[in-house]
Amino acid sequence: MPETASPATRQTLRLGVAGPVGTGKSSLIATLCRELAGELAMAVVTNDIYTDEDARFLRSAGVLDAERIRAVETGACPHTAIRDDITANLDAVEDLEEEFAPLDLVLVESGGDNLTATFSPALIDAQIFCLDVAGGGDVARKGGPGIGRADLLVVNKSDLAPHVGVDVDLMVADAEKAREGRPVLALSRHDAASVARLCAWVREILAAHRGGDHVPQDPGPMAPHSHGPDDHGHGHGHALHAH
Ligand SMILES: Nc1nc2c(ncn2[C@@H]2O[C@H](COP(=O)(O)OP(=O)(O)O)[C@@H](O)[C@H]2O)c(=O)[nH]1
Ligand SMILES: [Mg+2]
Repeated sequence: MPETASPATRQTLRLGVAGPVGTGKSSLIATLCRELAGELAMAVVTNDIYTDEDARFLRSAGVLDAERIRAVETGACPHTAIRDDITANLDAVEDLEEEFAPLDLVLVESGGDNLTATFSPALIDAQIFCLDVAGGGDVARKGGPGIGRADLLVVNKSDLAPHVGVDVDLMVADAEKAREGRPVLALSRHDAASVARLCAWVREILAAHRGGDHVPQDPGPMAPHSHGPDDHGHGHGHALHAH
């Protein structure tokens, strides 16, 4: 990243949102735009495998100027584009930062991937990992790099908990145990207090970033996974992919 400012001097916070498909990443980003666009200059980068669906959803939500929302079509395993070959994402982030300078916050949504995809700290400064109660109360306990070490773990759609037989407090307590004190937030877009807590966390991490008190952490690589019988390493680019 030769010509971009280093995280220490860059005013813009690059915040990643990762987690399995359907857990509410796009909705969480829409909520942050709706709540914070009045006080922070913002932009969004989405990642989809074949489409720009998430970008179109966010544009149609009308929470941010359409041209501040860019889509990266990863064309392959979504985790590759946020971790191993981050060029397309970094280009999109840097383009937005240049075009709409000065930005306070760039949100990067990962493509819906399996439970273990995480962002490279070379792409983002901080990351949220998003689970939802519908995925089951025991998911948080099962751990993984994002669940264990993302800067914030969100247990989303808490409003659905009674309908899916999940005890949100227990799920949060289990997650807190797995995270050794790192923050966990039960969230529902229908619960204004939880949305306020999410916004407060974003303001805090932005202030820490600007104060030089936040060091981007690498939660660690995703778990080993197979691409089919011939794949002995992790050599993307073929159709069989056991996610
Ligand atoms: N009940 C409820 N549904 C939600 C909430 N947040 C998102 N959803 C729904 O969950 C589904 C998946 O959300 P989306 O943001 O597209 O998930 P993504 O694939 O992780 O980006 C959509 O039908 C959303 O309307 C929430 O707080 N409560
Ligand atoms: Mg999405």
